[in-house]
Amino acid sequence: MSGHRSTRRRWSQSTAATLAAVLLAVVLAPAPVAAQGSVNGRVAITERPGEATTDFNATVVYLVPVDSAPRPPVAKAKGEKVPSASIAMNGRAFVPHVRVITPGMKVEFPNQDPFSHNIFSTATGAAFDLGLYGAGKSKDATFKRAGAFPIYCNIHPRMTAFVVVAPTSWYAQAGNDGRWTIEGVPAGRYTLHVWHERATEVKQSITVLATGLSDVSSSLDARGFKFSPHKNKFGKEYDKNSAVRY
Ligand SMILES: [Cu+2]
Repeated sequence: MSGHRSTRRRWSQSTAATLAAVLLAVVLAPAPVAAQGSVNGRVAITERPGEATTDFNATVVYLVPVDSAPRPPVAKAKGEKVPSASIAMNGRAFVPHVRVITPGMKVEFPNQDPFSHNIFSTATGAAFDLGLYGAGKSKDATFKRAGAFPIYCNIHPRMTAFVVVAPTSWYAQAGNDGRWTIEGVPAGRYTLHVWHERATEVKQSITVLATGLSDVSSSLDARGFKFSPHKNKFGKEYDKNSAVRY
């Protein structure tokens, strides 16, 4: 009899200990974080007959939540350096051609050429003029508003870049194969925006599960794209008699 009781007491003591350990673990565990998954997909671009896509990596994708406010852009604590990205001037071209950031970020424009450039934008909400500066120097511009903004050089009419300011931090740029991945996306409904300078922006509704979402396919149509020269920073045509012809 006494042996039976003692066994039962031992059992209930260990049960209590286990329960206490579980409760402690629950109390000490960090607050539960919403499940975050990886979202990936692939972009296809329809080109005119006989033409192949060579600029998949100029595609930008980003997610805007349907049910909640977009995640605030990169937080900036007092005194903290403004997060920045960079587009270099190299060989009379902007490298890279497309850069994605979030509102409030700045873009550095280092001049890696042995001659001067004059970077400017006349885009509404993102207009700036960095003036003429030479080799080894760098200037920057801050982008406050979401949007896709063309960046030009006042010396070289062929130089074009795009700064795409995504309204959320869930963005990615496609690789050369058109594939893209966005990490850390909480489960929920989103509008996927697919941007490319040669096509009309595509918007798709997607639902991200706790495990993420794979193989989202998007189709852009670039057949209607027509290159058109832009004006210089004074709103005038580039000087066709200038020695600079690229
Ligand atoms: Cu230039």
